[in-house]
Amino acid sequence: MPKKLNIGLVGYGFMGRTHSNAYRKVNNFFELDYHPVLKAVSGRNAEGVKKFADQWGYESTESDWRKIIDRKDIDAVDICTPNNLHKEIAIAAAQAGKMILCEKPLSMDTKEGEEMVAAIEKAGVANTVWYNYRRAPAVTMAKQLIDEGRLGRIFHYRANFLQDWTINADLPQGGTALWRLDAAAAGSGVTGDLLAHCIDTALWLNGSITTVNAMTETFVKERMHNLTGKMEQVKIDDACTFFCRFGNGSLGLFESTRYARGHKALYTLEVNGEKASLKWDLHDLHRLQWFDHKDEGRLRGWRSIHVSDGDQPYMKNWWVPGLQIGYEHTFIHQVADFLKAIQEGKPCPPTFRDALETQKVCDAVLSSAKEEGSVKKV
Ligand code: SOE
Repeated sequence: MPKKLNIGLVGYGFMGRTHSNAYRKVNNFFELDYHPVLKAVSGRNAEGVKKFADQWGYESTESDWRKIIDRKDIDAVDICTPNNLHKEIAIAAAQAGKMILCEKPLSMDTKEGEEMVAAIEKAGVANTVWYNYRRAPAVTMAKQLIDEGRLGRIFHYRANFLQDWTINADLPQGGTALWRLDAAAAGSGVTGDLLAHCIDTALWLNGSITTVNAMTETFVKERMHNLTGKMEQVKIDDACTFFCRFGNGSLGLFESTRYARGHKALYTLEVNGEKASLKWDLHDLHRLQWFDHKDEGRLRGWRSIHVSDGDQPYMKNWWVPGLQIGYEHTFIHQVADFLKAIQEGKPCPPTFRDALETQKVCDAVLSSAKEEGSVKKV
């Protein structure tokens, strides 16, 4: 008999959809003891939340997230709200003994993140933060190759996350879809929203970051605020570039912007080691570019590995070799790993504590940028 895991989803925007899709599909493909049940979804707009519940198959709706926390029939709370609500919801959920799955970034800043980690660890509840790109099979394979020592000593880590959706100066800030442009709701701009992904993957693949040196820019200084109806100063970073040192002695270079015309969601990473290098690109997510110096000289070159064979991470759960999966599956993998982890009584990384490390790097980056590129220890 499968064990039911009753999910209470808080917030139902883009991420609410990706997570709901993952809960619905996971047991079709992964054999697990736990089966998520879409028990309740909460949101302030009664009509919107009802429509979402009907579309995705939630059994009930609530107009206040506190009701989700109070409900005895909810086992796990999934936080998909703007960032400024993560802390309060996570701490309340932990105190109520609920498992927690929280959208990234963990918090508005390190201080909030520390309070969240303390509450979660005190309550001893299962937790994870949705840094989904770790679970693209090619990225998981990159981790395996690095851990096997195939790159040898690492010299360089490079990552970009480029978008172009905020170039239009008429785009307002604040409100339902555009809270990412409002510092009061988001905490930061591309640093917390996009670079946080790059930092999470980097910490996972290449270990701790010790010092950072950053610059940010806000290209559009004022935008109409949807909540006040007035032109207001834009307080988020539109673009951020930083370089850093890793604990293993390698150097890192990171860039993120929402002003790179032509790039919709280009997340790329590259790692250069003594023996080999690898590259990954979200727009070609099943390819791992691989250069191995030990290859015969005449044939040495960049190899494009199509990570879709049955023996690659996660792929055995999907179709036959060569038939690709996509973005949505990174979330299905995270749910599968979470369900397996609670089955085995193990943590499901990135946990809140892991995500706090990303938060610390983001804070150091923003504080360095404030002083126009001064070196900051993480
Ligand atoms: C922003 O546009 C966004 O949706 C981020 O919030 C996500 O975390 C990222 O994966 C894609 O871009």
